[in-house]
Amino acid sequence: MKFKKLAAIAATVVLATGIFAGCGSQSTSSNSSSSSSSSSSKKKVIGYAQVGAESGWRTAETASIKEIPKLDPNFDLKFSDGQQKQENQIKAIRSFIAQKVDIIALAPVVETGWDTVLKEAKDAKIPVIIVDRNVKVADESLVTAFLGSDMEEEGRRAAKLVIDHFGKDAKLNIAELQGTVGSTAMIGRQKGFNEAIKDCPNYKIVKSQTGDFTRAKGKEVMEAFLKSDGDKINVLWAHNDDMAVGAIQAIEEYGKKPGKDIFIVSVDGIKDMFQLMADGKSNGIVECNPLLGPQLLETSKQVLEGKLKYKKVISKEGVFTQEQAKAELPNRKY
Ligand code: GZL
Repeated sequence: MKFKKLAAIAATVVLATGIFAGCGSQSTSSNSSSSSSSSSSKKKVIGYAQVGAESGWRTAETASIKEIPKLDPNFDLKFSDGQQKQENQIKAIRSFIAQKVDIIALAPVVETGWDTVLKEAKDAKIPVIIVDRNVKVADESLVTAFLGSDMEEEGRRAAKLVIDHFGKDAKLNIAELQGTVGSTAMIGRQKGFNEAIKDCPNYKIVKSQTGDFTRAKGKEVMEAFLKSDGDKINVLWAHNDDMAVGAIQAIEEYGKKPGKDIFIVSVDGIKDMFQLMADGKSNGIVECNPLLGPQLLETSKQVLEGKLKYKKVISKEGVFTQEQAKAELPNRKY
């Protein structure tokens, strides 16, 4: 009797383990080739809910994330493009939960509105890693780790480029192209810039509107700024390079010289912006690192092994002036 009971218990443990492993193989992404061997069932799956494809920076970040299965064949990736809509990202997270992925990674288009769906992920025992922009949630245990930039510092660095060039006592009319309203990239950069110019009594932000991080919108909004205050604006502060690229087109069409008549600073560090700065059409770039794939892979491994080292990993980034642009251009990876 005793032997039979022990055999029954042992069978249950094996079956449970087998079912667990079976779940892993069932959730394996369509990217991977199907394999009869149980080894493929051990692949871990990351579900990535991306913001969209709004900028050169985002294109580079998406490419870096999609490299993960090549960096480590034990990982598969399910990738969703949110098209800059929070409801699409929430749907993607629910789909990842239904597919029982091992890790959910989210690049949140905006800061708030995530509590409910991240609670669903927690209830499903799926760790959530926030990547790039950040979230604000009431229960911090909903987020396992964060990988990204210090956006306020990026704003401070952009302001310093202006102050270093003009001095604190200059009289400046600044036009601001904001990023996506409600995103931590926009909130942080604006806060950092505004704090840094507090001791510059004659710096005035005379125009401020969102260009939603895109070239097209950046051009459109800059055209409107120029139409109403074109002859007053000395400085353009763009929360990302893509809006600055669009704005530079608008400035030239207006008949002014970008980088000379209007001093331009922006954030990201994409190749196109370095080329424009090398051509004298911009004056300063604050780098923001999009190459987050390797960090997401490493953090995912640590989380799944129960050995997470850091709950928050902030990217190290540089600042570049027009004089440095030509030399830096060949080094740009995105
Ligand atoms: C910053 C990132 C921003 C970039 C933009 O981490 O969220 O979103 O600065 C992108 O180019 O659209």
